[in-house]
Amino acid sequence: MKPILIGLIALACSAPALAAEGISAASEAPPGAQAFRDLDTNRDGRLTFSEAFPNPRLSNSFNQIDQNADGFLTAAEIAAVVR
Ligand SMILES: [Ca+2]
Ligand SMILES: [Ca+2]
Repeated sequence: MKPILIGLIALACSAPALAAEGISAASEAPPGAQAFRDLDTNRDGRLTFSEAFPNPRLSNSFNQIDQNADGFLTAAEIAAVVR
């Protein structure tokens, strides 16, 4: 009986924290930010063509999105196209 009660209390305490985290992440993240993080496999904050390849929308227009033609897509370059 006691372990169950402790478990319920832990759940009740952690649930609001998780909800708050979800809300702040959703409101702060620009559109496509989650997809960007998923594609940025080496976490350097930019996408190479091979990283962007799984997303046809990015890979098909990689050169157009890559506005400074450095061979990488930044979140800002992608956001400019998404908007
Ligand atoms: Ca990368
Ligand atoms: Ca670029």
